[in-house]
Amino acid sequence: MKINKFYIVRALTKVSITRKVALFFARLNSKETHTSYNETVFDDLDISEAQKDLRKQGYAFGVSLPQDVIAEILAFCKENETIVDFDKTRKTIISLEDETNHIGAANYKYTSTYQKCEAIRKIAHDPKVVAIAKEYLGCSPKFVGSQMWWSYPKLNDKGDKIETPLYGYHYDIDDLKFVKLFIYLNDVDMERGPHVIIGETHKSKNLFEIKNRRISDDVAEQRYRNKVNIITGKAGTGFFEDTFCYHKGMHPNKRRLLLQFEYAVNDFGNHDNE
Ligand SMILES: O=C(O)CCC(=O)C(=O)O
Repeated sequence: MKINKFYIVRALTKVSITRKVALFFARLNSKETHTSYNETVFDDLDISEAQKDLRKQGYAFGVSLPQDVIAEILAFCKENETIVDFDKTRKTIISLEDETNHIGAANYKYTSTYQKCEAIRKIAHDPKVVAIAKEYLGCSPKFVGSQMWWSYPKLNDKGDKIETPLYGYHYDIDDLKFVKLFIYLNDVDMERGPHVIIGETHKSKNLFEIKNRRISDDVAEQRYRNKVNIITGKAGTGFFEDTFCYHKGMHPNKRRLLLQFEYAVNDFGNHDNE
């Protein structure tokens, strides 16, 4: 029987002590596979401030993507199809001008963004981003991939919003240690499904947390009230996050476009750089 390394890593990651031991050995074996470009697009990003916040809270602000880079990425969106609700056989172009003009799905995801979009590659290899990932992971980061998608409300046949795990609290177990960079590509207010992080839940998991990778809004409110951080911001606003934290995208009333990059100790090929 073939044992899948990814599933072993998932099990080890949930428990603090096994995670620490496995991380120690993984770091010893890590090799540099992801290069940094010479120039940053994030002039104002303070590396040491971001590293400190990320370690302490599980997230860090200070990322602002310049307008010209946003424009380049939006030009890519205008020309490229998206996959509809994770079904690779269904594809559509999303209009940038008219947000009501779509086919009623909740998720529209671009594919191979790293391969096809120069501006996205520039961010993936940005020296400040790579330095922050490297310090956080404690070794040379593997670039797991970039993803970009539109989130729309999930509606029933009558056009009413319905409950969906797509917009519920959960934590990721993508590796022993990993970190993501999120960037909003449109203005995101409370109507547009802001990302929500429960701070300081990234370090270790207690028994309740080990058993409950997904939690309801009520449980989140009861257990972590003071640690819930709702992130709104203008297009270009970005943040680093260890999504081993509980987090979610709020169920939007209006669409949101998000760009995401992931770095990890190991790359299990799960994202296919899409
Ligand atoms: O859409 C969001 O804000 C949440 C994304 C998310 O859950 C993830 O990237 O793990």
